[in-house]
Order: sequence, then structure tokens, then C-alpha cells
Amino acid sequence: MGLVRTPLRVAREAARRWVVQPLFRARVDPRLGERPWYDTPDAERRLAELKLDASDRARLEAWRRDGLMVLEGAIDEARLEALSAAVEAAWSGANPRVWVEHYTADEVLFDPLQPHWRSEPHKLLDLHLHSAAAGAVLAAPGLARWLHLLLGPRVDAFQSLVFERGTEQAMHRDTNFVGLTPPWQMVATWIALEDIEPGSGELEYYLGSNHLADYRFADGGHYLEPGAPVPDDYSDHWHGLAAELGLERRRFLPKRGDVLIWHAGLVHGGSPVTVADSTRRSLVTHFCPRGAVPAYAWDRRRRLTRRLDSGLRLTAFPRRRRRERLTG
Ligand SMILES: O=C(O)CCC(=O)C(=O)O
Repeated sequence: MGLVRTPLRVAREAARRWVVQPLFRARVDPRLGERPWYDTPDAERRLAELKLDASDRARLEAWRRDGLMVLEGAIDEARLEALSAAVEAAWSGANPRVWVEHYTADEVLFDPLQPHWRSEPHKLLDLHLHSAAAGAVLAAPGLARWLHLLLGPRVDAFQSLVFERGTEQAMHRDTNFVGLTPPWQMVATWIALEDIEPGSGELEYYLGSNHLADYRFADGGHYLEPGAPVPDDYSDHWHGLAAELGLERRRFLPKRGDVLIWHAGLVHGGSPVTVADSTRRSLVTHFCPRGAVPAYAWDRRRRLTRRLDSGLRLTAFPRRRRRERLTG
């Protein structure tokens, strides 16, 4: 049955659109450019200003060229152990704030964690906000220093996922699915919580794909709303361009505590799981400079926030139970 548009309902909708939304709309900091500093023509000058030693400079030059950097052993054992304990505690049901993305044959569901989902395909959502141990991993000095070099003095971790097994996720570019304004003011980290073995569905990517022309969806834009069907030719777009330009396809086989930071434009995904029952424990987090606005935070009141000392703020949005059709 359709909703009847009574005068009261029409007035309420108008009040929400014209008064409430503008009043609480989170504003993008106008000092943020469309592109992060390292993608602008001014990057060479900014690099010189940073006065980095030769090895850090080489790392940033590789970042600009290839779209990623690997920080070996950036997370110390104490932080990793605390995070592993927090993940175990979450799975025992000890933390009622933790939610899980899980699946039926044709749907994606978002629900508060139930321990029996652990043995099924799933993602643990936003542990960075709900566990001090996960926040402490992101604030590890060897990682935080690079987040600040890339994104500036005030950085927000705005969503995270804990993976236990390979996702086999098709090749994609995050800006097409992770809603943020401006979309390219984002980096993501893949933190290995154990040594990753070949065949476990390790992360894979096209080296240098951060420079590839973007995919255009049917509406002409570069962003697909959550739950909208992914076009059939989406991943082939990336494979085709990568083949044309001869981009190397690589897999990430880190040791526990290693971190890969990827550029918003790096095309990546989960490789096939070829070793049955193998685990591939990792924490994936998306970051932006403070002043960029995640799609979920158009209304400032809806954002959950926890501040860490190092200029790092942890944010997420309050989850609601929902289900979406599974595509792709
Ligand atoms: O770890 C993976 O398999 C893929 C993760 C990923 O693509 C993402 O979170 O955007």
C-alpha cells in the first residue's frame, strides 16, 4: 500500500528537506582540494618542503607512481595481540556494539553480531570505533606518521572491516563505492593480523592503476549508491585498461604487523581462495582528512566519534538493520 501524501506529511517532508537537512549538513572544508596534494601539479614543491630523508622520499615517489606503499612491521606485537583479543571478545558476544555484514544466497545483511556467523562469510564492521585496541593499532606511530604525511595533521578513520577469510571481491576502485566528498581525499590500509599465505585469497592489485581513467555508471557519475546493482562490465573495465597499458597484477603476502596503504584510485580486490579453510586475518580501514565528509555523515548529528591523541579521530555511523540484494 502506498503512503498517502496528506498535507501534514507534505509539510513534514518539506521541513526536513529545506530546514532540518541544511541546518545539520556537514560541510566540506573548502581548503580541501578535489585531489590530495600528492596528485596535484604542486606535489614536487610540497615534497621538497617535507624535507624527508632519501628512503622516505623514494617511498612517496613510489606512492605517487604506483598508488601504494608497504610499511613492514609497522604495528608492534603488543598492539596486534590486544586487537586479536578484542576480535575474540567480539565473537564471544562481549561487545554488543559490534555489527556484522553477512550473506544469504542473494542478499547482504547488516545485523548486530551473533557468534554463529563466524564460521560463515562475513565482515566485522567498524571495530576501530568500538574497540580501544583497534584504535590503538591505527595510532601505531609507524602507521600514523604516514597517514599524516599523506592526509595532513587531522585525520579521520571513517570505516573499517575485520576479515577472517578471503573475500574474492572483484577488482574495483574504492571511489566508486565508498561515499566521500571529495572522493579522492581518501586512503585505505590493509593491516595483516597474521602471516598471509598464498592461496588464502590474498589482496591483489594493479600497480599504477591509480592513474587509470575512471568507470562511468549509467547516470554518468563515478559513484554507485550502496545496494545498487554493479554493472556486468564493471570489473572488465579495469582488466581491459590494465591489459592495454600492461599494468602488473600483484598479490600482497605480508607478515603479521605489515601494512599496505593504498591510494583512493588503486584498483584492487581479493584473489581466489585456492587453499580450503585458510584464514587471512586483516583489518582494513578507510581514512580521510578532517573536513572531507563521508556519505553517511551528511547529518553531523548522526556521526559517532572517538578522538585519539595523535590527530587521529575515529568515526562511524550508527548502524540500522538492513538487507540489500547481492550483486556482482
Ligand atoms: O581484502 C580484500 O580481499 C579486499 C578488501 C577491499 O577490497 C576493500 O575493503 O575495499
